[in-house]
Amino acid sequence: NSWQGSYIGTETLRLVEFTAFVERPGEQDVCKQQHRFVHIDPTPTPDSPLEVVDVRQIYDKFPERGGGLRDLYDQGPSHAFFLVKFWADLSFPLPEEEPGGTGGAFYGVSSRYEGSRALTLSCTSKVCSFGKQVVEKLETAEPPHWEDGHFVFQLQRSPLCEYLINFIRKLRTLPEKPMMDSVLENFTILQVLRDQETQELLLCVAFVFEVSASERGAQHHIYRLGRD
Ligand code: MYR
Repeated sequence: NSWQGSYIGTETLRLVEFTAFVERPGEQDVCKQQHRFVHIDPTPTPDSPLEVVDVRQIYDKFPERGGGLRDLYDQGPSHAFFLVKFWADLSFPLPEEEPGGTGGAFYGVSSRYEGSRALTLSCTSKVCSFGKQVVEKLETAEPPHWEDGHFVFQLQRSPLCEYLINFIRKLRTLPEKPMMDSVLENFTILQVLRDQETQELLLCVAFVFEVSASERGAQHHIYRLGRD
C-alpha cells in the first residue's frame, strides 16, 4: 500500500514536523536560545514499512472508552493510527526559576502537516497520567496554504499547558534517568487530527516517553498501530 511508508500519515494527511521546545528569555537570537525536548524533522525517510505494535498493548496507557483509544480504533480507519516513542532531551540550562514561575521562558509546541485536501484541520491533545486524562487541548490549524503540490497545515508555537510545564520542570529535578523513566512510564499523550467539518478522523498519534541519555539528544521511533 502506498501509505505504508516510514512516516506518520496516510494518503490524506501526513505529519511533516513536530517540535516541543523551550525558549529562554532575554536574547535576540531565537534559534540559539531554543531547546528542543522532542523533535520529528521533515527529512524524507526511506520508504521501508514501519514496525507494527498491537494497539491492545497500549490501551491501558490512555482512556479506553468515551472517545478513548479503544473506541477511536474501533471506529478507525486503522491505517491512520501511529505510536511514537520519544526519548526526550531534558538537559537544558534554565535561568533561576522562582517556585511556580517559568523564569520568563516560553514553552511551546509547533507542528506541520501535509495533505491532499483543503480542509479545516482540528487537533485534540489529551495528556494522560496513569491512563487518565489530565488535560485536553483543542486547537485548529491555520488555514492551509498550497506548497509543492500539497496543502500545508501548521500549528505554530502553541503554548504548552501549565500541567506539562510543571511536569517537565519537576522531572528535571530527579537525580537519575531511571527515576525519570519510571515517572514517564505513566505519562502519555494522544493526539487526534480531524476534518473539523465532517469530523472524519485523519490521524491518531499516541506518544510515549523516556528521557534520552544526555549526550545523545532527542530521538524517536515511529510504529504503526495494528490489531489482528
Ligand atoms: C499541551 O499543550 O500541553 C498539550 C499538547 C501537547 C503536545 C505534545 C507535547 C510533547 C511534550 C514533550 C515533553 C517531554 C516530556 C518528557
